[in-house]
Amino acid sequence: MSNFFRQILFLCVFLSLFPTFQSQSKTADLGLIAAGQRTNEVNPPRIRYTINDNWKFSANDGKDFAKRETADSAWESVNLPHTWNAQDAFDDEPGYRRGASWYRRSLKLAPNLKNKRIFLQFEGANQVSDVYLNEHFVGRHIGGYTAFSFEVTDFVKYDETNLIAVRVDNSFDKEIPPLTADFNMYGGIYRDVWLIATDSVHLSVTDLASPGVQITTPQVSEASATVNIKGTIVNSGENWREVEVINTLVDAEGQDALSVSSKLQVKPKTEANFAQISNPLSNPKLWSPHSPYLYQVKTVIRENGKTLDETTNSLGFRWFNFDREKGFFLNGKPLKLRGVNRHQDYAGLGNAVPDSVHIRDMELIKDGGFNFVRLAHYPQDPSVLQAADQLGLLLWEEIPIVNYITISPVFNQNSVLMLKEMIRQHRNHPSVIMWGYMNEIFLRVPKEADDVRRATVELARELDQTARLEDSTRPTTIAFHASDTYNTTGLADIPQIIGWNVYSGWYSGELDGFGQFIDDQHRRFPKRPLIISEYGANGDQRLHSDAPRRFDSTTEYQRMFHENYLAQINARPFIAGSALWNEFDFGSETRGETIPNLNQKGMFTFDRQPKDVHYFYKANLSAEPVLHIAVRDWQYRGGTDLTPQKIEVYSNLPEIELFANGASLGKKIPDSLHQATWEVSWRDGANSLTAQGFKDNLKITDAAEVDFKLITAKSEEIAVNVGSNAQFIDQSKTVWLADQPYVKGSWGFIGNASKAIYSGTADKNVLGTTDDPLFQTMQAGLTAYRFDVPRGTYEVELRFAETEFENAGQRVFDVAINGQTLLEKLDLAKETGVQRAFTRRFRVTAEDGIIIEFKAYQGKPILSAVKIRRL
Ligand code: GCB
Ligand code: CA
Repeated sequence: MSNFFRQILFLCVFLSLFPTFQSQSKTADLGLIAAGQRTNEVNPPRIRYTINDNWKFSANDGKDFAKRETADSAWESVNLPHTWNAQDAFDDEPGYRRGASWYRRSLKLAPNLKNKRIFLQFEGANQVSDVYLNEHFVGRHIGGYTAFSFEVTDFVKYDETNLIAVRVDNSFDKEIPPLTADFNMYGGIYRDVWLIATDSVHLSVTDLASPGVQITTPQVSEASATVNIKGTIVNSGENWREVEVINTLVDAEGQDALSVSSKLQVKPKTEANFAQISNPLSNPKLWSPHSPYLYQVKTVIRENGKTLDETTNSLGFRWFNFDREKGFFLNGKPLKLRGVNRHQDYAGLGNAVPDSVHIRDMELIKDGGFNFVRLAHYPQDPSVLQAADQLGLLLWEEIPIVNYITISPVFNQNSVLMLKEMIRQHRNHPSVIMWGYMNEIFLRVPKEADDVRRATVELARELDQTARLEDSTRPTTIAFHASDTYNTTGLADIPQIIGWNVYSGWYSGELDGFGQFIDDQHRRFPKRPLIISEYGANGDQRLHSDAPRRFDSTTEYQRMFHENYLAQINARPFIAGSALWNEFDFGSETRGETIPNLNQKGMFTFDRQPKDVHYFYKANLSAEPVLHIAVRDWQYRGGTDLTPQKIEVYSNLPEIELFANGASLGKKIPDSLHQATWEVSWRDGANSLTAQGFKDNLKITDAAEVDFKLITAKSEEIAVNVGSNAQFIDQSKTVWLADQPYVKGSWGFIGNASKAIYSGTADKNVLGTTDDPLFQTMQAGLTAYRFDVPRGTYEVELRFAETEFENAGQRVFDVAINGQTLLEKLDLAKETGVQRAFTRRFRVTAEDGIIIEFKAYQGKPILSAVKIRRL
């Protein structure tokens, strides 16, 4: 035919026996075709529907669980997506169940599927899955984050129901990455499951669950572009077949833009590859974050005018490159990558997240003004990639080799396979611009383990080569933690793009340490294109301070951290882009921070409520008008006086004005980071704040409330977060003020102030409470806590937790209030055990204030929080 196609025949022997091809039944049972399928054709060429509902689940393992005779009526009824760790990864018990479970479902197949090839496709199950159909073992898949599909044609029945049984095991396995990571490895079939039925001649379904067609754009410019389509056609029948492969490029308006076809002969029981290159398309509409224009490539397999199979893939025309000095370029123009990292889990759901939630996440990211997402630390749901194509978000996708590796050929094989699966499954997405294959891989490697480091470098070489062979159109990348080991071992010379995860000013060091580190890398290794693949800090909306400091988890420190980092990133054109850590809080069972079991570095909470810091980025990155008074995280506040507080407003408007309780505080021009600051004097009680500005002639406003409680020694209630610089707002909106040394006429601790235990040192889940921050910070070694309150009767509430000592006898002290010993020889380790909340309330008469005195027998007396309430 034309010069524009090439044809490669590729033979391969099928071992199993397939039934001969028969003409298809005309009596389709449309009632059994899932909703959403096309019903106008009696026998559509390819049928694909989800089988997510009506599964049975057993948290046990049993050797007969794939057998029909095993009754599953008592099993739990579940729908997919499903995980068995949505709750236990967040309770006070250490660990979550990692082991085997079973899923079963009966499946009735419509008679019109009778002569079709039948496949089961799983978008993801964590992490080893054994699939059975009608008691036959169909196959095993290893790895929790990639899709897999099995052909089950030989085992299906049409006259009776079919039994699908799947054993899923998320036990730790030293041969399967990830070995450890700062995220939960929730077990289950946590993504969609599909039934796919095709003609006996079809585009491959089982090429590592790829779409069966690979699309690239070998030449693309503003003037013209060509499309290269490769694919594999399977002939499961007994006869030679001569088919026509037609690829049509359809634009977003539904018009055919071009078409290319070729003929192909396929031997019985083999597969054949095709490759086509289109004529040049002039003036292709380009794809970019600004204008994510998508074409569709429709691939049709025909024989004698009859369609045997068809499939559609999105296509975006774009090209890009990384310049080591000037950063990233898309379609010939510089574009700084402004991004976030995204984990896939969600409050209450674990990783069992429906498409709609995945899509909404991507919309939230886009809405924040970002153009780039690092899918950390594993391949994500197909709906995520599709949303990225449609919304215009550039992607870094990676496989989950995190913290360290196992030196073993099997570990390497599993890693290579995961990488191939990810690439084949997702390479048609124009949004993807990089393939990653390791994260902080030396983080947990002991100093002496040179063998592990050597093996890691070797594995990286193999993975890097694999990625380039699978897909020569995208660069490879690795994310490193800020350590020179990556340079000295040579690992940093392997990938084409370097990612640095930098937490200077969080886990250690100063905020400026970020720029110093990156400048040093750039100076020493000027040839490496470089991305900041992570940077971030906790933000717990219950913790607040006007003097925030490293690791205190206040949202004020989180904002300060990001304001500082963004300025440093902006100042360095050689930084091709950045991805903050993290767009969303996510589950991390081993963390014991102010919200245990959670990584709280999100711009949004785990249930997707925005924190104020989200609007900082939006003001900097979004083209939409942004005006946000950053007081939402800290709506309920308290203070000992009415000293004005600093209020930030994030805005991309040229000039803004802030009003407090109706009075103007003046107009300001936001600075280069799109923020303006005012000093606001509160009145005791409700305060209203409004801001306004103009975009062109359109008035933009924002309004917020702040409830400020003036708390003095005369107040009815005084609550103190003892030992902390931060105030804590509990569920009842009680403000637990930051601690202070005793001042006459007020209150505070007396004794050894330097011995305060601040958060970060007592950074552990405190059991039996959700007010963890109150218990994680404390004064140790104090002699008294004194309140100069008026005469009266009070309830005094004392809170303690032993976070240091596991054994009884190491810290023993008396607590007396106004001279009366009320806790005698208190030994918390004995009383409650380690890391458990201990709260006690006392009724006290005050004649001359309230003095809580501590007498040490062993170790240093402690106090974590105190509240007094006048009765
Ligand atoms: C990192 C890791 C990421 C963690 C993050 C953190 O460097 O790559 O998985 O969650 O730091 O919050 O510590
Ligand atoms: Ca737990």
